Order: sequence, then C-alpha cells, then structure tokens
Amino acid sequence: MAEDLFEPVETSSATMAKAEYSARDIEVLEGLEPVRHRPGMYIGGTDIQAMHHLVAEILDNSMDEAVAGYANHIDVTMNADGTVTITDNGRGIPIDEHPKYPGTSALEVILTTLHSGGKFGGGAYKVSGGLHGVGLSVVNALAERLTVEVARDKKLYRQEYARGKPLTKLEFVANCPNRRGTSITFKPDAEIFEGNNTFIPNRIYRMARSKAFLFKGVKINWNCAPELIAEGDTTPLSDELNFPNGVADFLNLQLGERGTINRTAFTGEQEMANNEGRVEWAITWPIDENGFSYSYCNTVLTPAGGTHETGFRSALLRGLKEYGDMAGYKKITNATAEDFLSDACLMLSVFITDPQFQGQTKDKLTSTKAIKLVETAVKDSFDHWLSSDVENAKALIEYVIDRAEARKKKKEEKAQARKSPTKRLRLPGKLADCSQAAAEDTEIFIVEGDSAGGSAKQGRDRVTQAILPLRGKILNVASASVERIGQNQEIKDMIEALGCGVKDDYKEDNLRYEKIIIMTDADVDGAHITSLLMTFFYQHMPKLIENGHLYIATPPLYKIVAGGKNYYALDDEEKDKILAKVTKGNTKPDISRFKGLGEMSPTQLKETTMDKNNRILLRVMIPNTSTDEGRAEDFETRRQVERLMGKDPEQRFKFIIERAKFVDNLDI
Ligand code: 0RA
Repeated sequence: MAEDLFEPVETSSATMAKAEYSARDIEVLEGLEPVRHRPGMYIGGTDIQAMHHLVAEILDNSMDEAVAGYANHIDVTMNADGTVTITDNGRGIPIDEHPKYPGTSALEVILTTLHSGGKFGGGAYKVSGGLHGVGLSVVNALAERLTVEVARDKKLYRQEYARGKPLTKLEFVANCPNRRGTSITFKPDAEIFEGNNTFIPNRIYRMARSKAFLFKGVKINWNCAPELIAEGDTTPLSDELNFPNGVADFLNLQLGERGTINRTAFTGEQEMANNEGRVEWAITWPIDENGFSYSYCNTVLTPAGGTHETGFRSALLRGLKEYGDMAGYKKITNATAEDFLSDACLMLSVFITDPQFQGQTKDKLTSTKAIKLVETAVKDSFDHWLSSDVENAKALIEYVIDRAEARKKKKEEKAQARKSPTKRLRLPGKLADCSQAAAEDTEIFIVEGDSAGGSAKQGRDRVTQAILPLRGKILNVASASVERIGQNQEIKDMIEALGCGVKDDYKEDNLRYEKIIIMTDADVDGAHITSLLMTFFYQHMPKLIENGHLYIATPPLYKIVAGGKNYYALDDEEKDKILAKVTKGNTKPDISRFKGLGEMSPTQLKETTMDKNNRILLRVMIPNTSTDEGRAEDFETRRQVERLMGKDPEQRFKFIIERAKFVDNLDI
C-alpha cells in the first residue's frame, strides 16, 4: 500500500505541500499548537536542560526498539550545523496510511499529533517515563527543522518538517536492500529556547553512554563534529559505546577511585518469572558515606525512585537482618533501611512491560508489580553474596550497626540540646516557635508581612509549625555588601530562627526545623520576595537546599463559592477549570480574588496552604553533585543564577521555578 500512496514526489515548497492537504488534515496540523504555546508543560521548561530533553526523547524511542529486540545499533551524531542525528536499525516508523487519517501516513500522524507515539498495541517494553515519553511530535513541534528518514521494506523514505509542520510530502528516496530503521535529524527552535539552541556535546555524549550502560544489547556509535568541542572539553570526537558488564561498569565509573567498606560490589541480573521483566543492579558502600542512587525503568531515569527501589531495599534489608541474626549480631535488629542504604552507591535498572509513573514530572515508578518482582529476583542473590564472603559481610554488618547507634545517639543529643535552656539559642522576638523540641516533622513558615503572619499564627499547628513574619522585601543579598547583609534585621532573624549557621559554619544538625517553607502572596511582589529568599538560601545555606529542606507554599489566588461549597484555585487556569465544572443550572458562582495572604482568614489559610494533608508544597532542589550528570547540571545552574542574579529577580524566579528537576509536587 505504501508504494502507491507515496510515489516519488518532487515538491519541496511548504505552500505547495500544504495546498495539497485536505480539510481533514487540518486537525492534525493544529494538534501541535499547544506545544509551541506552552512548551514548559510538555518538556518541563524552555531552558537548556529542557532543550536536551528533546534529544533524550528521540534516543528513548530508538532505545525502545532496541530493548524490545528490534534494533541493536544506534548512531548519535552531532553535526557541524548544530543539528543532531539519531539513527537506529529498528523496524522503522510505519509509513503506510494511518487508519484514522486516510491519506496521511502513520509517520506523519506520529510526528504531528500529540500522544500518537504509541506502538499501536505492539512493543514489549515501552518507555513512557520521566519528561520523556511525550512523543516525537513534541520534539517536532519545538524543532526549527526536522528531517526523518525511514528505511522499511528495502525502501528509503524521507520527509522534512519545520516547527511541527510538514514542508514536503513523504518522499521515496531510493531502494536500500541492506538498510532498515529510522533516522531523525533536528535542530531545536531558538524562538522557543530563549534564543539559545546550541547543544552541549558532553551532555549528549553522557546521555548516550548512560543508555549503553543500561542496555548491553545495544551498541551506540558516538560522533561529534570537531568544531563543536570547546577548548578544554574532553568529550571524545567519536566513541563506540557498548558495556557487556552493564550497570556494574556504570557503578565503577560513577564511583571513581573512592574506597568502599565492602570488598566487592554486590552486582547481578535476573530475569523475572513469566517473562515479566528483568532487573540489573550494582551496589557498593563508599567509605566517605557520600552515596547516590540511580534507578531506571526501561532505561529512563526515575529520579524520585519508586516501587523498583522499594523492592530492592526491602530485599537487602531483610537479607542483611536474617544473615546478621543467624551470625549472632544481635544489634542488627535495630537497623533501618536508612542506616543500611541511604549512603550507598546504587545503580538499579529494571525492564518491565507497561510501566506506570506518578507525579507531575512522572519521575517515580508506581507499578506495584515491580516491588515483588525485584524483591524476589534480588533476595536469593543477596543471601548468597553475604554468605559467600564472611569478611565482606562482617564489614558491612558492623558498618550498619555503627550507623544505627550513631543515629540513636544523635537523636537523643538533639532533643537534649533543644530542651536545655543554657544551650537554647537566642531567638528573634517575632518568631512564634513550635512547641515540639526535636526538629523531626517540624516546619517554619517564613511569611510575607505582619498581617499574614498573624493569620498564619492562628491557623498553624502549634506543636510542629513555627511562624516567622518578615517585614516587606528582604535585602537583595546578591547585590548587597557583606556588612549590609550582616546588619539586616530580617536576615539576622532568619539566621537566628534556623539555628544552623551560614556558609562554612552551616551545621545540618543544628537546623531547628525539618522544612523551611516560604509563604508569600500569589502575586508579582510575592514572587519577588520568594526569589530574594531563595537567592539568600542559595548563596548562604546551599546545603539547606541540597538536603531538601527548602519549600515554597502555594496559596490560592481565587475562592469560588458554588452550590454552597467552597473551591480554591491557584491560578486563572485552575479557576477556569473549576468554573467549567461547577457552573451548572442557573446559580452563578461567586468568585473572589485574594489580594494577599493577609486577606485570608486563619481557617482559610490553614485549609488551603498550611494543612499537611491538603496543601501543595514545591520543593526547591539543587541537582545531586555526586554524579557527573548532577555536576554538569549544577554547573549550569550556578552559571545561570549568576547571570540572572542581582538585576532581575522575577526572571530568576521564573527560571528556577521552571526547572523541572527543581520542583517536586509534594503533599498533594
Ligand atoms: C511506531 C510503531 C512502530 C515503531 C515505531 C513507531 C518506531 C519509532 C521510532 C522512533 C525512533 N526509532 C523508531 N523506531 C520505531 C512499530 C512498527 C512495526 O510494527 O513494524
């Protein structure tokens, strides 16, 4: 069928190609407008990191073909003209007529329609996690130019696109008796990516290398035009990436020269029962207790972990306790997963069919079957590993027992220190402290303005929630001198209330609260204050952010009363959604706009913004710098923040908020 539909065509003009389109195709063409209108919703932002997700998306599609057993070779090439080409020897994207869109090829539907990337029911392992899995159409929409070539049934076809729209028909190019697969070449649209559409070779190289580590069945050929490699950049010009030892090799690379508690890493792989999937792992315990945890599902990173990690942890903790009991280490019963695994270096990779993910950024695996599958697959192997080397097991058990005892002691000391009046730090007068002594589970709300502070004080949970009201805008630390920062009352109050010290004096153990929550009005001034505070923490207490303590509250902007019920909306979009839902019959909903936190009653503030069960908190994050990937990201972040610092805090705020990896939806 393909042959008669797609006879060789010579057209290459956009207008000509479009003129030949029939009305029913318009729907397809319009399908990508939302992507160009709000790119952030599809790829998590419009910064350089988001731009690199486009490459990840294409690469993931080729990896899908490899993992499903249809391809074993992928070429990743960075061309001198700034385009990237990804070629695989898989089945090739189908080019026959799409059943739902007569006259249009499946290829064109896949490239021009949202959520059409599905494998039409086929495919063993389908990637759909992370920010990826959004589909080739999203990449196409955000590409200034995209060329796709498909070699299928011994024929080579080509089609060109610009910003999601076909420039040509699908053209027959040549017979190709020895070739099969898909090749996509594209360049991101500078209009979308803040004027910068230059890829960073090292990022793409590492991306390709990670994929090769995660799937032994693929050979990835890397090539980069020499003019793209900056001076001092050690990224190779070409490389053949294939790692028969998989994640074990990956772990060694990430670990570098660091010493470990155990003699050998615990590594292995296991097919799961009934062809339900496969798991591969490598874990070791570094002496410096500076661990990392990288987990993947179908070669896609799951930064927030999930069920595969749960299964893995459970197998290891159970295994260690059983072995410890048997070998006479009584104290091992008190050990927690935290003691055993929180500072280990772990690479965990699972392959399962039809994986499910959770969250706005889909970075957590939620398929329940992964727990049991991984647990069962790993447990026997771990038992064997422990009993096969007594010295090794002993070293590990002693390490875990030490850590369990240290944790217990620290907890006791901390509770003591907070209670003892002599040790009690000078606290700012404006602070309404919580009554609980231990920092665990406590929160401090840094609130914009005295009146909002008053509502917050009344609406809080006195046991675990403290309130520190700030008067107006805080000093812009980015542009202020050290003396001025030291004299600023609002900043002094914050430092005293937190108790942990600043810069090199920062002591995590002295931090008086588990969560530091910035709560400002849902307007531009509020955003400004939030950005000033974030800059303060970023520059003076970066560890506080790195360790996951900094959060942003999300107070609502609207209250809608309809049918005797109250609804709250965070923004206009949510308001419209609620209105669409509740506007039934003839009663008109009553909409009011909060001018600020101070306008809300304590009960309203509690219900919408402070209550642990109802609120949405955004967690501010800095990439984990213990890995190559994280270091590269962190480097970019610092560069960007420095660039934006001082002059335009709104832009900086927008920048930080947009960074998908920074923001986590919690407590929903
Ligand atoms: C849809 C269906 C099939 C394969 C693909 C898409 C596919 C997409 C990409 C993207 C990059 N490389 C790719 N390779 C394949 C299944 C085709 C069939 O059943 O023959």
